[in-house]
Amino acid sequence: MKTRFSKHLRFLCLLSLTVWANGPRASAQTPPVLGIQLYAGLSITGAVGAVYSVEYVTDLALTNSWRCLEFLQLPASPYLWADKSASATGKRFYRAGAFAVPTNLVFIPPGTFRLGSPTNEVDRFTDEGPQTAVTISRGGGWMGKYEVTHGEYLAVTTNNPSSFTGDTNRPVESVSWFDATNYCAMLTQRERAARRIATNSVYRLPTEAEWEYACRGWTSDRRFSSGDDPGYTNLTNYAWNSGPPTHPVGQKLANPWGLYDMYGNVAEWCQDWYGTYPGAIAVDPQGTATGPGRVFRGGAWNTGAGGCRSAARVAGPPTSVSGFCSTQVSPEREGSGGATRGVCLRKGRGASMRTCID
Ligand SMILES: [Ca+2]
Repeated sequence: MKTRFSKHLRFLCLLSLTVWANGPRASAQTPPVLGIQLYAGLSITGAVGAVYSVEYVTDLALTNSWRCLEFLQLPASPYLWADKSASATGKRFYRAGAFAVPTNLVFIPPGTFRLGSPTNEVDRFTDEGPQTAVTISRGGGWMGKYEVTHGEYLAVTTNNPSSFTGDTNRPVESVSWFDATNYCAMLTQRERAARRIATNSVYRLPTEAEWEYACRGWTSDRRFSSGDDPGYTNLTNYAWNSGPPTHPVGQKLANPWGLYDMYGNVAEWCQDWYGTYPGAIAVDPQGTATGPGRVFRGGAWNTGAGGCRSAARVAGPPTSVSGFCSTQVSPEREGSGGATRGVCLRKGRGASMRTCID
């Protein structure tokens, strides 16, 4: 077998301990195999298509210090995985364990797409450009399959600010950006304590680019992940956007990656400040350093069909729990000579999230 030698030649890497030390997510039952590699990485044997968590530690005596490097969807078995983040000095020991996917999360593979809409897209607004070729480089990530529900929010915060009560499977709404990020932080604490996520994994809001990437599901330059839908006749299969109340999550069709309610029901806060796209190419863009508001996406129960498009953007003050259209962040409709967009939210903001490896 050909062995690739590199600057990482000095590393002695342990191979495939195959199960998590902290247990709950471990599903691989293959007995641990110990081996030595002459490169920074390891060979992973397992089920093709399954997701594995690849971890490292710098000292094997520190058994509680394993850090998650990457979620890997195994493309072949055995698969030779290399650690691109390793430095030329020091040492790392690696292990990979099958990841028992939480039922409310969807794996989002890394990839490239075009953020924003082409200038000829019908009902486009000028803030949807310049289109930017964005690479989501992180080694896999997870996004909530559904909007966060009343029940989930209540379980973490002991509070439910929603207006449309009566069913705890409805998405939580009337939360500010600060409420949403605080929920993520509290959820992270809870899940770490229960050892359901790695000690360096966090729940957080997606960046705006991550949200649109996940929404499109490999469909750049289309108005919706299901196609352009010129008359918006197909949108009703995917979105609640024709008036109150909100609806329990997951009742419409999912997008190509299995995410529900990406259009309508409640709009979803993103991590970013609202700003102009960089254009050209970008890797893992985080948005502008500051802006007139925080971005929320996808439209809501009271949003016109055009405002539900994959590229449509809205922003509001991070303290706001009852939405309004700020003229500061209302862009011009393409070719309209200055009309502001007709997307106003009175309620209906929610929080979606995904775990990531920082
Ligand atoms: Ca939504």
